[in-house]
Amino acid sequence: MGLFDKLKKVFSKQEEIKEKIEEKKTSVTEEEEKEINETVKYVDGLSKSRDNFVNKLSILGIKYTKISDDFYDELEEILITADIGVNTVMDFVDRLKRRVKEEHIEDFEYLKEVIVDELFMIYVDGDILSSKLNIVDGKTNVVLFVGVNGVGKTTSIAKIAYNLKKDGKKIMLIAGDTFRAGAVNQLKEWASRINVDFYGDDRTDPSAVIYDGLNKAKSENYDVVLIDTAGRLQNKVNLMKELEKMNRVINEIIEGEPCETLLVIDATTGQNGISQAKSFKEITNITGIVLTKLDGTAKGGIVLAIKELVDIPVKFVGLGEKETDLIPFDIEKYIYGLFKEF
Ligand SMILES: Nc1nc2c(ncn2[C@@H]2O[C@H](COP(=O)(O)OP(=O)(O)O)[C@@H](O)[C@H]2O)c(=O)[nH]1
Ligand SMILES: [Mg+2]
Repeated sequence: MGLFDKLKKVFSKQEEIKEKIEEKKTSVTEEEEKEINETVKYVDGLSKSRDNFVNKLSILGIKYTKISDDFYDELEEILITADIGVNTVMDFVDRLKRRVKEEHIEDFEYLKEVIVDELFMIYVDGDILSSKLNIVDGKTNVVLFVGVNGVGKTTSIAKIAYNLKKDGKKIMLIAGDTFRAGAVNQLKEWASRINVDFYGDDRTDPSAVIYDGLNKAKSENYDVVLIDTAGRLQNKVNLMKELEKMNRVINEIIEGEPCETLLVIDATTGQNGISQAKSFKEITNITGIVLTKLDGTAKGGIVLAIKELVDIPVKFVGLGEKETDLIPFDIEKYIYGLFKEF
Protein backbone atom coordinates (compact mmCIF):
# COMPACT_ATOMS: atom_id res chain seq x y z
CA MET A 1 0.00 0.00 0.00
CA GLY A 2 1.30 3.42 -0.97
CA LEU A 3 1.82 6.30 1.37
CA PHE A 4 -1.13 8.22 -0.03
CA ASP A 5 -3.40 5.25 0.61
CA LYS A 6 -2.27 5.21 4.21
CA LEU A 7 -2.94 8.92 4.63
CA LYS A 8 -6.37 8.52 3.11
CA LYS A 9 -7.20 5.71 5.53
CA VAL A 10 -6.13 7.65 8.62
CA PHE A 11 -7.60 11.02 7.74
CA SER A 12 -10.88 9.93 6.17
CA LYS A 13 -11.48 7.99 9.35
CA GLN A 14 -10.94 11.25 11.27
CA GLU A 15 -13.46 13.01 9.06
CA GLU A 16 -15.99 10.29 9.84
CA ILE A 17 -15.37 10.68 13.55
CA LYS A 18 -15.87 14.44 13.22
CA GLU A 19 -19.34 13.84 11.77
CA LYS A 20 -20.18 11.48 14.59
CA ILE A 21 -19.00 14.02 17.16
CA GLU A 22 -21.25 16.63 15.58
CA GLU A 23 -24.19 14.28 15.63
CA LYS A 24 -23.27 13.54 19.26
CA LYS A 25 -22.95 9.86 18.42
CA THR A 26 -19.47 9.58 19.85
CA SER A 27 -17.07 11.44 22.08
CA VAL A 28 -13.28 11.61 22.04
CA THR A 29 -10.58 13.10 24.25
CA GLU A 30 -9.71 16.78 23.92
CA GLU A 31 -6.38 15.84 22.34
CA GLU A 32 -8.04 13.62 19.72
CA GLU A 33 -10.59 16.28 18.94
CA LYS A 34 -7.85 18.87 18.37
CA GLU A 35 -6.11 16.55 15.93
CA ILE A 36 -9.35 15.81 14.08
CA ASN A 37 -10.28 19.49 13.89
CA GLU A 38 -6.92 20.26 12.31
CA THR A 39 -7.47 17.67 9.60
CA VAL A 40 -10.89 19.13 8.86
CA LYS A 41 -9.38 22.64 8.69
CA TYR A 42 -6.91 21.48 6.05
CA VAL A 43 -9.64 19.77 4.08
CA ASP A 44 -11.89 22.86 4.17
CA GLY A 45 -9.13 25.41 3.72
CA LEU A 46 -7.59 23.68 0.72
CA SER A 47 -10.88 23.15 -1.11
CA LYS A 48 -10.15 25.85 -3.71
CA SER A 49 -6.75 24.36 -4.50
CA ARG A 50 -8.12 20.86 -4.51
CA ASP A 51 -10.95 21.69 -6.91
CA ASN A 52 -8.59 23.37 -9.31
CA PHE A 53 -5.70 20.99 -9.13
CA VAL A 54 -7.37 17.63 -8.75
CA ASN A 55 -9.93 18.35 -11.46
CA LYS A 56 -7.22 19.14 -13.95
CA LEU A 57 -5.26 16.05 -13.03
CA SER A 58 -8.29 13.81 -13.24
CA ILE A 59 -9.16 15.15 -16.70
CA LEU A 60 -5.65 14.27 -17.73
CA GLY A 61 -6.31 10.66 -16.76
CA ILE A 62 -9.39 10.59 -18.96
CA LYS A 63 -7.76 12.34 -21.88
CA TYR A 64 -4.72 10.11 -22.14
CA THR A 65 -5.20 6.39 -22.39
CA LYS A 66 -1.44 5.98 -22.60
CA ILE A 67 1.26 7.69 -20.54
CA SER A 68 3.02 9.62 -23.30
CA ASP A 69 5.32 12.63 -23.66
CA ASP A 70 2.29 14.86 -24.22
CA PHE A 71 0.89 13.54 -21.00
CA TYR A 72 4.03 14.54 -19.11
CA ASP A 73 4.04 17.98 -20.75
CA GLU A 74 0.51 18.67 -19.62
CA LEU A 75 1.22 17.34 -16.17
CA GLU A 76 4.18 19.70 -15.91
CA GLU A 77 2.03 22.63 -16.89
CA ILE A 78 -0.66 21.82 -14.34
CA LEU A 79 1.89 21.57 -11.54
CA ILE A 80 3.64 24.79 -12.53
CA THR A 81 0.37 26.73 -12.63
CA ALA A 82 -0.38 25.43 -9.14
CA ASP A 83 2.63 27.50 -8.00
CA ILE A 84 4.94 24.57 -7.45
CA GLY A 85 8.35 25.88 -8.54
CA VAL A 86 9.63 25.06 -12.03
CA ASN A 87 12.74 23.15 -10.91
CA THR A 88 10.76 21.14 -8.41
CA VAL A 89 8.33 20.19 -11.14
CA MET A 90 11.17 19.19 -13.50
CA ASP A 91 12.78 17.00 -10.85
CA PHE A 92 9.47 15.54 -9.97
CA VAL A 93 8.59 14.64 -13.56
CA ASP A 94 12.01 13.05 -14.06
CA ARG A 95 11.49 10.90 -11.02
CA LEU A 96 8.01 9.99 -12.16
CA LYS A 97 9.24 8.98 -15.62
CA ARG A 98 11.89 6.80 -14.08
CA ARG A 99 9.39 5.03 -11.86
CA VAL A 100 6.89 4.55 -14.66
CA LYS A 101 9.62 2.90 -16.70
CA GLU A 102 11.11 0.78 -13.94
CA GLU A 103 7.78 -0.36 -12.55
CA HIS A 104 6.12 -0.68 -15.99
CA ILE A 105 3.23 1.49 -14.86
CA GLU A 106 0.36 1.73 -17.33
CA ASP A 107 -2.62 2.11 -15.08
CA PHE A 108 -3.63 5.72 -14.31
CA GLU A 109 -5.12 4.78 -10.94
CA TYR A 110 -1.77 3.47 -9.84
CA LEU A 111 0.04 6.42 -11.38
CA LYS A 112 -2.03 8.74 -9.19
CA GLU A 113 -0.64 7.03 -6.13
CA VAL A 114 2.86 7.47 -7.44
CA ILE A 115 2.27 11.17 -8.22
CA VAL A 116 1.15 11.91 -4.68
CA ASP A 117 3.93 9.79 -3.14
CA GLU A 118 6.58 11.61 -5.13
CA LEU A 119 5.20 15.08 -4.31
CA PHE A 120 5.32 14.12 -0.68
CA MET A 121 8.93 13.02 -1.09
CA ILE A 122 9.90 16.42 -2.50
CA TYR A 123 8.87 18.04 0.72
CA VAL A 124 10.22 15.50 3.12
CA ASP A 125 13.46 14.81 1.28
CA GLY A 126 15.44 13.63 4.27
CA ASP A 127 14.77 16.75 6.31
CA ILE A 128 13.69 16.86 9.88
CA LEU A 129 10.24 18.36 9.78
CA SER A 130 9.41 20.37 12.81
CA SER A 131 6.71 22.95 12.99
CA LYS A 132 7.23 23.50 16.69
CA LEU A 133 8.28 26.91 17.95
CA ASN A 134 11.66 26.87 19.59
CA ILE A 135 10.28 27.88 22.98
CA VAL A 136 11.88 26.95 26.31
CA ASP A 137 10.09 26.88 29.67
CA GLY A 138 11.30 28.98 32.59
CA LYS A 139 12.42 32.05 30.66
CA THR A 140 11.01 34.85 28.55
CA ASN A 141 11.01 33.75 24.89
CA VAL A 142 10.82 36.33 22.15
CA VAL A 143 9.30 35.75 18.73
CA LEU A 144 9.76 38.46 16.13
CA PHE A 145 7.36 38.73 13.17
CA VAL A 146 8.44 40.23 9.87
CA GLY A 147 6.84 40.56 6.45
CA VAL A 148 5.43 43.22 4.16
CA ASN A 149 2.24 45.13 4.79
CA GLY A 150 -1.03 43.24 4.47
CA VAL A 151 0.30 39.68 4.47
CA GLY A 152 -1.32 38.87 7.80
CA LYS A 153 1.36 39.56 10.42
CA THR A 154 -0.86 41.10 13.05
CA THR A 155 -3.58 38.51 12.57
CA SER A 156 -1.05 35.67 12.75
CA ILE A 157 0.43 37.06 15.96
CA ALA A 158 -3.04 37.09 17.49
CA LYS A 159 -3.70 33.54 16.32
CA ILE A 160 -0.40 32.20 17.68
CA ALA A 161 -0.91 34.08 20.94
CA TYR A 162 -4.36 32.56 21.22
CA ASN A 163 -2.91 29.05 20.91
CA LEU A 164 -0.07 29.69 23.35
CA LYS A 165 -2.50 31.19 25.84
CA LYS A 166 -4.61 28.03 25.60
CA ASP A 167 -1.47 26.07 26.49
CA GLY A 168 -1.30 28.11 29.70
CA LYS A 169 1.49 30.51 28.72
CA LYS A 170 1.74 34.10 29.95
CA ILE A 171 1.79 36.17 26.79
CA MET A 172 2.61 39.76 25.84
CA LEU A 173 2.19 41.35 22.42
CA ILE A 174 4.46 44.29 21.59
CA ALA A 175 3.47 46.80 18.91
CA GLY A 176 6.68 47.29 16.95
CA ASP A 177 4.85 48.33 13.78
CA THR A 178 5.07 52.02 14.51
CA PHE A 179 4.89 52.95 10.85
CA ARG A 180 1.43 52.15 9.64
CA ALA A 181 -1.41 54.27 11.03
CA GLY A 182 -3.75 52.10 13.05
CA ALA A 183 -1.31 49.20 13.40
CA VAL A 184 -0.80 49.74 17.14
CA ASN A 185 -4.53 49.85 17.80
CA GLN A 186 -5.21 46.80 15.67
CA LEU A 187 -2.79 44.75 17.78
CA LYS A 188 -4.21 46.21 20.98
CA GLU A 189 -7.73 45.23 19.97
CA TRP A 190 -6.62 41.69 19.17
CA ALA A 191 -4.88 41.48 22.56
CA SER A 192 -8.04 42.38 24.41
CA ARG A 193 -10.15 40.07 22.25
CA ILE A 194 -8.02 37.02 23.01
CA ASN A 195 -7.27 38.23 26.54
CA VAL A 196 -3.48 38.58 26.54
CA ASP A 197 -1.34 41.56 27.60
CA PHE A 198 -0.22 44.33 25.31
CA TYR A 199 2.59 46.85 25.23
CA GLY A 200 2.70 49.77 22.82
CA ASP A 201 2.67 53.54 22.66
CA ASP A 202 2.85 56.36 20.12
CA ARG A 203 6.63 56.61 19.76
CA THR A 204 7.94 56.14 16.22
CA ASP A 205 11.13 54.21 17.05
CA PRO A 206 10.15 50.53 17.27
CA SER A 207 13.34 49.66 19.18
CA ALA A 208 12.42 52.12 21.94
CA VAL A 209 8.99 50.51 22.29
CA ILE A 210 10.51 47.02 22.26
CA TYR A 211 13.08 48.05 24.87
CA ASP A 212 10.46 49.12 27.40
CA GLY A 213 8.01 46.35 26.60
CA LEU A 214 10.59 43.64 26.88
CA ASN A 215 12.02 44.93 30.16
CA LYS A 216 8.54 44.81 31.61
CA ALA A 217 7.98 41.31 30.22
CA LYS A 218 11.27 40.08 31.66
CA SER A 219 10.73 41.50 35.12
CA GLU A 220 7.18 40.17 35.24
CA ASN A 221 8.19 36.69 34.01
CA TYR A 222 6.23 36.46 30.83
CA ASP A 223 6.68 33.16 28.97
CA VAL A 224 6.40 34.39 25.40
CA VAL A 225 6.58 37.87 23.88
CA LEU A 226 5.37 38.27 20.30
CA ILE A 227 6.62 41.37 18.50
CA ASP A 228 4.87 42.97 15.51
CA THR A 229 7.01 44.95 13.08
CA ALA A 230 6.57 47.04 9.94
CA GLY A 231 8.04 45.50 6.79
CA ARG A 232 8.97 48.16 4.29
CA LEU A 233 10.84 46.09 1.79
CA GLN A 234 11.11 48.99 -0.68
CA ASN A 235 14.08 50.23 1.29
CA LYS A 236 16.12 47.16 2.03
CA VAL A 237 19.07 48.94 3.63
CA ASN A 238 16.89 50.81 6.09
CA LEU A 239 14.86 47.75 6.89
CA MET A 240 18.02 45.76 7.50
CA LYS A 241 19.36 48.41 9.85
CA GLU A 242 16.07 48.65 11.67
CA LEU A 243 15.90 44.87 12.14
CA GLU A 244 19.53 44.77 13.27
CA LYS A 245 18.80 47.39 15.87
CA MET A 246 15.72 45.55 17.12
CA ASN A 247 17.69 42.31 17.35
CA ARG A 248 20.45 44.07 19.29
CA VAL A 249 18.00 45.58 21.76
CA ILE A 250 16.22 42.25 22.26
CA ASN A 251 19.49 40.39 22.78
CA GLU A 252 20.74 43.02 25.24
CA ILE A 253 17.71 42.51 27.45
CA ILE A 254 17.43 38.74 27.08
CA GLU A 255 20.50 36.93 25.87
CA GLY A 256 19.95 34.50 23.03
CA GLU A 257 16.66 36.04 21.97
CA PRO A 258 14.76 36.27 19.68
CA CYS A 259 14.41 32.49 19.63
CA GLU A 260 12.42 32.74 16.42
CA THR A 261 12.04 35.24 13.61
CA LEU A 262 8.97 34.27 11.64
CA LEU A 263 8.43 35.59 8.15
CA VAL A 264 4.79 35.93 7.21
CA ILE A 265 3.89 35.47 3.55
CA ASP A 266 0.56 35.57 1.78
CA ALA A 267 -0.13 32.42 -0.27
CA THR A 268 -2.37 34.31 -2.68
CA THR A 269 0.56 36.40 -3.91
CA GLY A 270 2.31 33.37 -5.41
CA GLN A 271 5.73 34.06 -6.89
CA ASN A 272 5.71 37.53 -5.39
CA GLY A 273 5.58 35.97 -1.94
CA ILE A 274 8.51 33.76 -2.86
CA SER A 275 10.61 36.76 -3.88
CA GLN A 276 9.71 38.51 -0.61
CA ALA A 277 10.94 35.45 1.23
CA LYS A 278 14.23 35.50 -0.66
CA SER A 279 14.72 39.20 0.11
CA PHE A 280 13.98 38.84 3.81
CA LYS A 281 16.29 35.86 3.99
CA GLU A 282 19.07 38.11 2.72
CA ILE A 283 18.53 40.84 5.27
CA THR A 284 17.83 38.93 8.45
CA ASN A 285 17.93 35.47 9.99
CA ILE A 286 14.54 33.89 9.32
CA THR A 287 13.81 30.71 11.29
CA GLY A 288 10.38 29.86 9.97
CA ILE A 289 7.55 30.86 7.68
CA VAL A 290 3.92 31.53 8.42
CA LEU A 291 1.99 31.01 5.20
CA THR A 292 -1.33 32.85 5.40
CA LYS A 293 -4.49 32.83 3.28
CA LEU A 294 -4.06 29.30 1.93
CA ASP A 295 -7.85 29.20 2.04
CA GLY A 296 -7.99 32.05 -0.45
CA THR A 297 -5.90 30.53 -3.22
CA ALA A 298 -6.42 27.79 -5.78
CA LYS A 299 -2.64 27.43 -6.01
CA GLY A 300 -1.86 25.54 -2.84
CA GLY A 301 1.31 24.13 -4.40
CA ILE A 302 3.18 27.16 -3.09
CA VAL A 303 4.18 25.18 -0.01
CA LEU A 304 6.35 22.98 -2.23
CA ALA A 305 7.84 25.98 -4.03
CA ILE A 306 8.88 27.54 -0.70
CA LYS A 307 10.66 24.35 0.14
CA GLU A 308 12.55 24.38 -3.14
CA LEU A 309 13.30 28.06 -3.53
CA VAL A 310 13.65 29.37 -0.02
CA ASP A 311 14.34 26.29 2.08
CA ILE A 312 13.00 27.66 5.33
CA PRO A 313 10.46 25.48 7.15
CA VAL A 314 6.81 26.47 6.97
CA LYS A 315 5.81 26.39 10.63
CA PHE A 316 2.20 27.55 10.46
CA VAL A 317 -0.46 27.93 7.83
CA GLY A 318 -3.40 30.32 7.89
CA LEU A 319 -6.63 28.76 6.67
CA GLY A 320 -9.10 31.51 7.59
CA GLU A 321 -9.51 34.80 9.44
CA LYS A 322 -10.49 33.66 12.93
CA GLU A 323 -8.09 33.11 15.83
CA THR A 324 -8.66 29.36 15.54
CA ASP A 325 -7.67 29.32 11.86
CA LEU A 326 -3.90 29.19 12.17
CA ILE A 327 -2.52 25.71 12.59
CA PRO A 328 0.89 24.07 12.74
CA PHE A 329 2.03 22.99 9.31
CA ASP A 330 1.66 19.26 8.81
CA ILE A 331 2.78 17.86 5.46
CA GLU A 332 0.61 14.75 5.74
CA LYS A 333 -2.58 16.66 6.44
CA TYR A 334 -1.65 19.16 3.75
CA ILE A 335 -1.19 16.44 1.12
CA TYR A 336 -4.42 14.80 2.18
CA GLY A 337 -6.29 18.12 2.02
CA LEU A 338 -4.90 18.80 -1.43
CA PHE A 339 -5.57 15.38 -2.95
CA LYS A 340 -8.27 13.62 -1.01
CA GLU A 341 -10.60 13.29 -4.00
CA PHE A 342 -7.85 12.43 -6.46
N1 LIG B 1 -8.78 34.35 4.48
C1 LIG B 1 -7.74 34.66 5.26
N2 LIG B 1 -7.49 35.96 5.57
C2 LIG B 1 -6.42 36.25 6.36
C3 LIG B 1 -5.54 35.23 6.83
N3 LIG B 1 -4.57 35.84 7.55
C4 LIG B 1 -4.83 37.17 7.54
N4 LIG B 1 -5.94 37.43 6.81
C5 LIG B 1 -6.55 38.76 6.53
O1 LIG B 1 -5.59 39.57 5.85
C6 LIG B 1 -5.79 40.94 6.17
C7 LIG B 1 -4.45 41.61 6.55
O2 LIG B 1 -4.01 41.07 7.78
P1 LIG B 1 -3.06 41.86 8.82
O3 LIG B 1 -2.82 40.93 9.95
O4 LIG B 1 -3.62 43.19 9.16
O5 LIG B 1 -1.73 42.05 7.95
P2 LIG B 1 -0.37 42.80 8.33
O6 LIG B 1 -0.42 44.13 7.63
O7 LIG B 1 0.73 41.96 7.79
O8 LIG B 1 -0.31 42.94 9.80
C8 LIG B 1 -6.82 40.97 7.26
O9 LIG B 1 -8.07 41.31 6.71
C9 LIG B 1 -6.86 39.54 7.78
O10 LIG B 1 -8.10 39.17 8.31
C10 LIG B 1 -5.83 33.85 6.45
O11 LIG B 1 -5.12 32.89 6.79
N5 LIG B 1 -6.92 33.63 5.67
MG1 LIG C 1 -0.11 44.62 10.94
